[in-house]
Amino acid sequence: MDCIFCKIISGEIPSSKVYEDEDFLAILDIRPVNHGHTLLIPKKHFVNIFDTDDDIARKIYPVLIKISKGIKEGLLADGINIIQNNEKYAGQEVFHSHIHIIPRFREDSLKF
Ligand code: DGP
Repeated sequence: MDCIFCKIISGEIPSSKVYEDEDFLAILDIRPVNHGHTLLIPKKHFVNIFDTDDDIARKIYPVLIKISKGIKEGLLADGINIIQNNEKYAGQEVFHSHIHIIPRFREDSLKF
């Protein structure tokens, strides 16, 4: 399968790792919208939220919390946006399920 995130997970393509466990990899986004923009990616290939299995769905939220707390503390972020684009018409570009974790800073001017 020609999936860029599967290649990152297998190590075929390099990435800046933020977190890794048996089921998940978190990496810095190659096109960050803010400092520390991170992607949380299940290692098993799912297209998006619509085909994600129950086991991964159950496990992902605690990991999301752990990484968000780490980013908030580590980067002294003032807040965090958590975003998932599901399907082309919702802005999904990479069709391997992932969640954007976007640190926010008091002075930034991002709008979602
Ligand atoms: P989405 O629109 O939700 O499918 O977001 C895909 C994100 O993936 C986008 O913000 C850029 C990022 N991205 C695409 N290719 C790569 C890559 O090769 N490495 C990394 N680190 N991020 C990538």
